[in-house]
Amino acid sequence: MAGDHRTLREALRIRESDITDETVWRQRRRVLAAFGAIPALGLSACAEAEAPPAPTAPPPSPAAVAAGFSTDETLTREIDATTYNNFYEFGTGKADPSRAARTLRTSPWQVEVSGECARPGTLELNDLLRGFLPEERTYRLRCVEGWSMVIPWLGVPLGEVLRRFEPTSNAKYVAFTTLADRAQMPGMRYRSIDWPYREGLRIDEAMHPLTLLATGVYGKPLPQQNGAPLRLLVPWKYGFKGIKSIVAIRFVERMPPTAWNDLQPREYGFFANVNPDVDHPRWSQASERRISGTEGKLFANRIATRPFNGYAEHVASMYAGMDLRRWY
Ligand SMILES: Nc1nc2c(c(=O)[nH]1)N[C@H]1C(S)=C(S)[C@@H](COP(=O)(O)O)O[C@H]1N2
Ligand SMILES: [Mo]
Repeated sequence: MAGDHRTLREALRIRESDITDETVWRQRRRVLAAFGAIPALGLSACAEAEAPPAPTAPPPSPAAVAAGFSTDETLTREIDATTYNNFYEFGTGKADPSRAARTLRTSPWQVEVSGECARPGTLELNDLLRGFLPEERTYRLRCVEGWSMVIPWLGVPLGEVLRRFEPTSNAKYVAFTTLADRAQMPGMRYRSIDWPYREGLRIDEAMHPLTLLATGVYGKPLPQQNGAPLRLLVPWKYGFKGIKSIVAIRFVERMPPTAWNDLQPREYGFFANVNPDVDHPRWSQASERRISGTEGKLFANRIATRPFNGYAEHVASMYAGMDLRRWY
């Protein structure tokens, strides 16, 4: 895995003009193709396996770290981030999604954008993302359950995508919906969440430059278990805000209902900003198990949880005047 690890770091950190390694180039090209930026190529797994090992990755740029767009914390291994998942449509076990979501059909994929905007429409994924180049964002992901990861995503700032639809002044919130297809999603037969999975953001949160619509991870297109082909990431909030496999985005005037808040309003708030001072009713949120490292097994360190998951300097001002103890 050590070799793989270097390759993926290289894939994410190197500048386009510096790319010489085949694997890196092919991976990036696949991701670009997923954005409609360039045509997809037929690539064999063989060609990738034969690629020479990549040199050690350069560290993330200080500017990217300062902006919150990257971090120099140890990355979670790709194998852990893609086999330890929450995606209840495919079961409630951590290993269920990586097994059961393989059959999720992610192409063709349409996203309906509607509500308080001048240009609503239902778009093919390629059209939704046309003209955008994927950006690399290495974010901390803090699950409300008390574990965390550091994951290198590829995606587009949500706000830039939303602006094209020209939201009106009535667009105070944005509501998101996951695909709900019982034929493809075996976990939907269980009575847990009131399907479809739904999430929402206030409009300023949706427009914040840290808020990402991800289509890739570790230099590759998103695997199904991580929310292919399109998922949300709001790194200063608990992971459940990061809704997967999005099929609908709606601009709305009122705070929209959300899946976890509907299920347990006392345990899961709408804002759900990471806050070590506000415990979940059933457990402490003061610390977290960081799943990262290259030990060759799932390796977890207990570390202190930070306010807004370490993104306070970038986002705390949005909540000035709000009671943060209440809006967990
Ligand atoms: N549609 C949908 N989105 C979802 C979930 C889910 O069950 N269904 N789980 C959420 C939770 S609780 C977390 S922690 C993250 C996990 O993302 P990951 O598996 O890519 O790490 O996805 C979030 N998005
Ligand atoms: Mo979570």
